[in-house]
Amino acid sequence: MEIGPGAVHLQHCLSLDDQRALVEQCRALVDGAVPAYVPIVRGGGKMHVRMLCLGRHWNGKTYSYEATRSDFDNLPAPPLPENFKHLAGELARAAGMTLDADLCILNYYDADGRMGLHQDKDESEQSLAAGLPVVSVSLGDTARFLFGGLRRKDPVESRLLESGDAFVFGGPARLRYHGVSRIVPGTAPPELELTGRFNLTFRQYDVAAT
Ligand SMILES: O=C(O)CCC(=O)C(=O)O
Repeated sequence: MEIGPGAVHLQHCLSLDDQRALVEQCRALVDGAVPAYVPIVRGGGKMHVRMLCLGRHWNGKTYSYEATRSDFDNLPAPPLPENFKHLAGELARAAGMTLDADLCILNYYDADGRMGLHQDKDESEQSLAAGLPVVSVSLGDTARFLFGGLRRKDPVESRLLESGDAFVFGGPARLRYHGVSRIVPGTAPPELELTGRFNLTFRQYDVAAT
């Protein structure tokens, strides 16, 4: 369903089997050798998610990408798994866009998880100028997702992102403000045996020179 120019909500686009496999992979990653952590951002506030960046690390102190987690433990960002990259490309295509993802921010939200309204604008200038989309995949508990305009004070619409949904925003929607106001606990499909929510946002930092 098109929400506006460049913004597409793909409802229930992932099968339960696919969701289950992704949840397993996310669990292994967030508790792996380079584990997810709760970032402390520029102003000193703690984020309300556990975060793990794959492919490139997003530094919450500098709002920029880097190879190693210099704001936390100096460990290198784990690579972006091939199947994640493939999935992101397929979902972008299903939304009528293209994405050769080279990074993913994987967030885990517990029942109190949330994310304030923000723009995703730390990818390369070329990527942003090309309007290469962000592809977001939701797994587990439903989230109340906020989707605003290009200015913070623009009106905000609220949508429920359910397990197995994707939300793709690129082109004219690439810099629209967005966030998560709340998680609806206990709404994950029981088959996933997941308390809380994983969200994966795929992005492309590098754009090949033409
Ligand atoms: O969890 C979500 O649905 C949104 C995540 C998000 O806004 C982000 O990672 O930039």
